[in-house]
Amino acid sequence: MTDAASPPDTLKSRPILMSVLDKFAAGDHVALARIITAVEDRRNGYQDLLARLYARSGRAWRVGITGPPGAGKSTLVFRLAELLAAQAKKLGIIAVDPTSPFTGGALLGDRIRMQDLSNNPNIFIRSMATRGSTGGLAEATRDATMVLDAFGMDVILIETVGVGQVELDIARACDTVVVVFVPESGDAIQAMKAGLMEIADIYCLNKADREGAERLVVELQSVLGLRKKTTPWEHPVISTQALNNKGIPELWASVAAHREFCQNQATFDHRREQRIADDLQTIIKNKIDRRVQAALRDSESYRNKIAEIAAGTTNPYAAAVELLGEIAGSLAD
Ligand SMILES: Nc1nc2c(ncn2[C@@H]2O[C@H](COP(=O)(O)OP(=O)(O)OP(=O)(O)O)[C@@H](O)[C@H]2O)c(=O)[nH]1
Ligand SMILES: [Mg+2]
Repeated sequence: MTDAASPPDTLKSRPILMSVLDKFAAGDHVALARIITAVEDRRNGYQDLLARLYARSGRAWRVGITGPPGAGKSTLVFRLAELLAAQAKKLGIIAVDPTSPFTGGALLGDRIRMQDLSNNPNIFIRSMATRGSTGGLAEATRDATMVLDAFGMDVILIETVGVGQVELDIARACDTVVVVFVPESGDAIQAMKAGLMEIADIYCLNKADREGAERLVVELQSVLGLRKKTTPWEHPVISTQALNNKGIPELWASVAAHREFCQNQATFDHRREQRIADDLQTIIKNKIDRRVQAALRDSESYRNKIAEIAAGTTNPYAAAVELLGEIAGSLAD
């Protein structure tokens, strides 16, 4: 049985998509946007598309910028983008917007600030929206990141609000995770307890122009000094003022240092393997889920079981085991 959501010949039957692929390969941003949209919307054939593009990926460095709402993540991303643009780097930016009610997920403020940069031919900016599904966001973001990687980006910056499991998962899937906090974040020890702080490779204290910033940096450094070390990487604490464009080269230097560190480390291979394992499991689970849905949709005994459970002649546990036996064959092909 074929996957209901992606018949294998879909691409061939859609020559438009093939021409989009040619344009994508030639570096066309419109084609890139269309492909990300097709992937984000899980359009027919998107898996074949991803399978084709995967071989081109693996070169980009993924940098997660995460932290509490309003910490200045977008401003930092904007400043980093300016810095990288000046170095003629090819840059992909994904802003993951977990709560915005706007379709398309665009935050107006972010958009306006990014407008100048979005005209730069080396920079591509994309917002990802939840569109009501939680699990799907992490996947769609991962796939969009892979597409950007395959497009030939040197760096991909991914902004997520560090609230909630999905956003943490997205950040964790990056090669370097920058956790942004601000003087108002409260005392560093409290902050360390939150899952957010534990995923950091680099701590960025933004809004360092505000009162209490220096004290917080010292406090965080002392907490980090006390922490049981699980890696030889020395977690830097970088002070920035994104609004005033201060500390940005230092922040980027620490990302570059982390990249260098990772590329000389077996731990990095482990992290990359872990990411591949996570991706693979998610892809398998989703495929199984779609096949289960398709098999049950066509199953008469499924409808009969529902009636029997409602009538009290069987129970859902026994019915599930029987139905699984019936549809098992269709899950494996
Ligand atoms: N004082 C001060 N304000 C800053 C600094 N950086 C950013 N801001 C301000 O903080 C506010 C929030 O900035 P954003 O960049 O939108 O923050 P964000 O973390 O992306 O916010 P969300 O995406 O909504 O979570 C804006 O008004 C910025 O101008 C800074 O270094 N100092
Ligand atoms: Mg933002």
